[in-house]
Amino acid sequence: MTFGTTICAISTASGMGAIGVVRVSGADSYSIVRKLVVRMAAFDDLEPRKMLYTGITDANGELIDEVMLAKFASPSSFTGEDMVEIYCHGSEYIEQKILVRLTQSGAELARAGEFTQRAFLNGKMDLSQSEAVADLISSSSAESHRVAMSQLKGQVSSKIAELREKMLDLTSLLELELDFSEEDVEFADRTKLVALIDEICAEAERLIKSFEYGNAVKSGVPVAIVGEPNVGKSTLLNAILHEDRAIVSSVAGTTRDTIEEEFVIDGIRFRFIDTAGIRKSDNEIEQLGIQRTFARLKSAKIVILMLDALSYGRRNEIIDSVKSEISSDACLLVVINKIDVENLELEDDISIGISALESTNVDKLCAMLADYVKSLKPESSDVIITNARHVSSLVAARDLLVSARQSICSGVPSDFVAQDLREANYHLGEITGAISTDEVLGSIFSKFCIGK
Ligand SMILES: Nc1nc2c(ncn2[C@@H]2O[C@H](COP(=O)(O)OP(=O)(O)OP(=O)(O)O)[C@@H](O)[C@H]2O)c(=O)[nH]1
Ligand SMILES: [Mg+2]
Repeated sequence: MTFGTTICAISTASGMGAIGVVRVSGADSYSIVRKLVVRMAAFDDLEPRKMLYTGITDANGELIDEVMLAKFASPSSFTGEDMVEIYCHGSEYIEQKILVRLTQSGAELARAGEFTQRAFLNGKMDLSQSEAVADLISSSSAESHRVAMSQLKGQVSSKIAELREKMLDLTSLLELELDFSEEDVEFADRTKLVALIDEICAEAERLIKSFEYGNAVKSGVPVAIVGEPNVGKSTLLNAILHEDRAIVSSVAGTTRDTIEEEFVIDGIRFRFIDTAGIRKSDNEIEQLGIQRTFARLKSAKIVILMLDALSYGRRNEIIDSVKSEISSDACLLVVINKIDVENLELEDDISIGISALESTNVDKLCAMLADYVKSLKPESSDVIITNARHVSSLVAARDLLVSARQSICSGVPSDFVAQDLREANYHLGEITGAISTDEVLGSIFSKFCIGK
């Protein structure tokens, strides 16, 4: 596909750095950049994917910077178009000056994600792979990197292609029958059709389920630390982070606002939320803090409910009150703190005894968190869904398959069944972008950074 414009953008992060990269893509890339360079003849002779050392000048012929640059020839480039990448010194001033020169010479400023959008529209990658580019850029732990990389390499795409292939087999069986509907023949074996639908549904279901893990890995796992005042919640947060982040004091009701910090354990990023201690209070500010604790409880994936010797006797009542507030798929870990002072006998419903103050068993508690997240990881295959858009398409496809199955079993005419199957296939196609609208593409790529 050829686009009318040649686009340019700074591709490196803003701020100072050793090197800054300015990218140009489009049919006029070479002729536009040529106007800026000192060594024009050498630029003309430059083979794609080789480096040229040259100067870039402003409109008055004054040197802006000494740079290295490389040409990439269509279709063998990231976008599939002719491209030039300019490697200048990493000063925002220099990068901006080069950008201005490029726009004065005929290039347009790229929109967010426009390079990747062009790559998609030129068939260099499909939609789920394009989305993986954004995930890869924002990956901040080993596991989120691994999952984004496998999506970029096309694992999600090939799984969806496999499902669509099976769907096509199904619909073609039925559609053949529709061609001969006048003759009242049944080509498709109903039992075989139902078995095929079940197989696709099970696979879709597995992918939908994998989102629980995929989303946790991609966005960080929210862990709320809750309990009565003074049990040592803030001390635990500090012990996990190995820094003095939250204020700790022997005064009950020290933490008022929730405090959130990220920490990577065993390749998985967690978002720890220290909360205000739960108790009945007349203090307005403390009440507001406690309301926030309950709000954070609902969205936590893991809840660490902390008890100490003082609250231990009322543990059943405390555990029940927290259980009624947390999400049904959240994991509840009941932790006894201050074992350095009093080592209580641990009942079955207690996960572990720790001393946050002396960091006793804090490592073990962290390992329990990582083990829990790993237990959510789907076993049978490596394909993990991390994108809410993919899940909603899979859910829509699965629901239509379920409806098609019911129709077949209750003898509904084939054309209704075929219609459901066609729609289900349409939703699967949305994931890879085999089927897409400008609106969908616009909303996906606008979330990218400029220059990608
Ligand atoms: N001996 C002992 N004291 C602890 C331990 N953990 C915390 N403390 C002490 O308990 C007191 C309260 O600790 P915090 O961490 O502020 O307790 P909190 O649960 O955050 O309290 P609020 O913010 O008021 O809800 C402080 O004096 C801590 O030093 C522990 O493991 N052992
Ligand atoms: Mg606190």
